[in-house]
Amino acid sequence: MTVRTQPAHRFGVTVEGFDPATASDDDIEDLRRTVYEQKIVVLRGQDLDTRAFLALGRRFGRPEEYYQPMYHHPDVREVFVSSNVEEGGRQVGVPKTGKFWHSDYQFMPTPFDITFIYPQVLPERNRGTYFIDMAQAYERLSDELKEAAESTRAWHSVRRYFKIRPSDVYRPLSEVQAEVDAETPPSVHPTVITHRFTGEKILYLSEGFTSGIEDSEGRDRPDLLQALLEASGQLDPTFGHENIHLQTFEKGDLLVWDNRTLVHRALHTATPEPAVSHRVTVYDETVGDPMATSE
Ligand code: 7UC
Ligand code: FE
Repeated sequence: MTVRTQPAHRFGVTVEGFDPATASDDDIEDLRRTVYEQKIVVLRGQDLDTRAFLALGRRFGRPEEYYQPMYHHPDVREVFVSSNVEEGGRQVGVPKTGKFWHSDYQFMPTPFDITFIYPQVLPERNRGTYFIDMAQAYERLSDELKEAAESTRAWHSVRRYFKIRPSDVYRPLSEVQAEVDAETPPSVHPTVITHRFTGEKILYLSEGFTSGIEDSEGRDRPDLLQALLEASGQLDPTFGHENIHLQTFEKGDLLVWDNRTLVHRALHTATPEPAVSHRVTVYDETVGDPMATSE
């Protein structure tokens, strides 16, 4: 197993020669550490079927099925499918997912620890995912903003990016919205969380899911949310901000990342090219989880 830093990139490592079939528990432990320290690990040259992909995820933690069945792989429910390709005349998974800054399941009480993405059909153009390391973004804040963020809490909701399901056609939008709010009420977490494995402070916010910040006196602080998102790079329409890293991939690459530290944003092909990718998300249960008990 050869681990190399990505010279042209802001963070992340590539790993050559990793074989899930022969990897020892120590190899997996090393990789888990590497995911938390380097934030993105690209496992190169992988050739796994859907079940083997899930089995790899399971070695890192407990896989969680996405709460909406329309995203499930037809044979393996724990695999989330992002696809614009019809199979046998029917849509499998959901097209163009995650095209906004977010962290997976940020709107849920307990966000996933690790996300695995395994691209299956790769477009030629506009291929890749943008990432921002929100621990680094926190470090780069001014002392004033760090202090302002410290004693606040943030609200996260799926509301703006909930995808209309085929079964929602002809339903009043207000009714669908009320159902979304009842099923997935906003999650609340401290605006600055501590990484339970590295101890880093993380600015836990995203442009797509974070709906508000409340200070210690219970005041709504839209100004602070705006300033923190701006400083993190998430409001940069050019994607040229120094915090933004574009991770590209080739066929056979399997991306593993620290979902609570990074925010990401899919770069979908603007052309009619087919694109399919599979995802597994896990909870790391090797130590207790402080976020599982957040309000
Ligand atoms: O369709 C999508 O963009 C899915 C998004 C609302 N949630 C992904 C997640 O894991 O939080
Ligand atoms: Fe995502």
